[in-house]
Amino acid sequence: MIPRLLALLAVAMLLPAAVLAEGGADTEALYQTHCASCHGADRLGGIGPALLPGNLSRLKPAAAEAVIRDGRAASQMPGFADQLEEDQVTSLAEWIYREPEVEPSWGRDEILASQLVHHPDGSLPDEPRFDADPLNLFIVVETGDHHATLLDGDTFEPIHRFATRYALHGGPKYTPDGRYVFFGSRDGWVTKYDIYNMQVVAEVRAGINMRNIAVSGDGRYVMAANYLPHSLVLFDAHNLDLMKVYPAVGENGESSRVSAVYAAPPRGSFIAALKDIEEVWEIPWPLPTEPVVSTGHMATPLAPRRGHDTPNFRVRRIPVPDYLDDFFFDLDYAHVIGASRGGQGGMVVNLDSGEKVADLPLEGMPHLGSGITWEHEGRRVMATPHLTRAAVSIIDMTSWEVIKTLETDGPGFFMRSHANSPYVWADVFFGPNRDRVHVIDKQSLEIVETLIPEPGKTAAHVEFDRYGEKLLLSLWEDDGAVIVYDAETLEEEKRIPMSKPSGKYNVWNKTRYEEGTSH
Ligand code: DHE
Repeated sequence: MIPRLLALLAVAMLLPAAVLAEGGADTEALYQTHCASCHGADRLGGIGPALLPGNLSRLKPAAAEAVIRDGRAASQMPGFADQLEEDQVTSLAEWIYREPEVEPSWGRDEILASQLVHHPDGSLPDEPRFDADPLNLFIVVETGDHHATLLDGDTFEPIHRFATRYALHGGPKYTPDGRYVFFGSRDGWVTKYDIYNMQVVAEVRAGINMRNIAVSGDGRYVMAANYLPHSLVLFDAHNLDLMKVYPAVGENGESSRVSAVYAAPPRGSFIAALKDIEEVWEIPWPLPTEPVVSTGHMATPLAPRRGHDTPNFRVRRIPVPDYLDDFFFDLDYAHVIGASRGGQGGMVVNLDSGEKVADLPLEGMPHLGSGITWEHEGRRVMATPHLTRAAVSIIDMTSWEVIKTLETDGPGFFMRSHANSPYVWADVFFGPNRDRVHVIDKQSLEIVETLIPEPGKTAAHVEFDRYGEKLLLSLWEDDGAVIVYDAETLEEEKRIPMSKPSGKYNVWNKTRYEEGTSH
């Protein structure tokens, strides 16, 4: 205790770097000062990923030093070159590869013990406690102060604002009838929220460092994807009762982080990509004998299943030629379009045959998870921003050729459209122009307008209303706002103050798997 205190004092008094870099206690003090607020005091992860050997297998120590020194593109990780001496960077990089004194564990027992059922499923009234159209609501996630706002999608008046778990990440996922929404936090919490009653139904902690969650097309199951431990976790959606833990272990016996999991309703299955093993997993859920919900058209998957006869809840392994960090699907979930972060491009894999059918020449880290699709001259195309390149790539989804590369004012993170809108919105998320948003014409494939809603403030992430007539854009700042635009005239109509509104999620667009939004 005393050496650690001294070390912290030493940091505070800015002792020379060489003194601080000597010995584990000093390095731990450096870690606590500069890293712990994002990566956790015990390196188990928080807003940032866990920093343990098992999570760093694809990162060479020299690359880790570069990240500490210069930051990491497309993430919240800043560079520390101006605060740390070179030997401090080296000792911190060594520190994060050390085995922890106590191996972190989050298995069945911990998951079961964490479950909180506040309002058991079925115990709350079935009618919405508000007048708004329940299928045109938005959930706005406000990561500035860890809240979410339920917004009327016709009047754009907030209905209710509530606290969430710390650092939500990834899109909240709705049941097909739009009554319930599930949130996932970076530190592993899955929350089920009853929108009609504006109450949390149940919560459970699926892991220590989680990526995202997916909800089955019939709304009956929730799957969580973890970096730490290396696992997928399946829950019954009613009260988030634990059903199954899948250790993420490849055919070769090696274990892996899970990049992300998605629901593929037309296949009746979850699709997960592993980050450290060249495999994609498909896990089917049971086909319902009758629809379990009345309003969502995605309730019943196509039957019989295509391409495989894997039993329900069992893993079908699909070997792929590279790691998949980021990926996207075509509309009928026949293909996965994926890319590895370090790679020079992407690939297209047929999910039925398991064969790679095309390579995609997409340098500059395509952010495929933000991809969207539309019809262009009678063919379906998809578009993706790039995280390290000022460009948007547009790809023909029949020939899998890049038909256009649009130069933008900087690398972007999110893209959005709607089937009823002639435009695609693409933000500039990184660099000096991050206050800009491009509007792209879906037919000419040209940028027709560049908006700067508030000079100097990051403008990012769009979501349309159910009709494609209005849209919301975030001013991504602690004292930010969502801005309502007319989707046709591109005129600003209203600003609603919010605390770093990260994502906005419209019930109709999400439950109908609208082509212009993420799923
Ligand atoms: Fe995300 C979605 C991965 C950093 C904000 N992000 C996703 C999804 C994945 C992913 C796989 C899809 C999950 C889903 O919706 O179910 N994100 C990653 C990364 O690998 C990356 C680059 C590094 C990391 O730290 O994990 C990363 N993401 C960020 C950020 O730094 C962002 C900008 C701020 C934050 O909150 O962490 C960020 N990611 C988001 C948002 C979504 C998202 C708002 C949901 C987008 C949507 O509209 O669906």
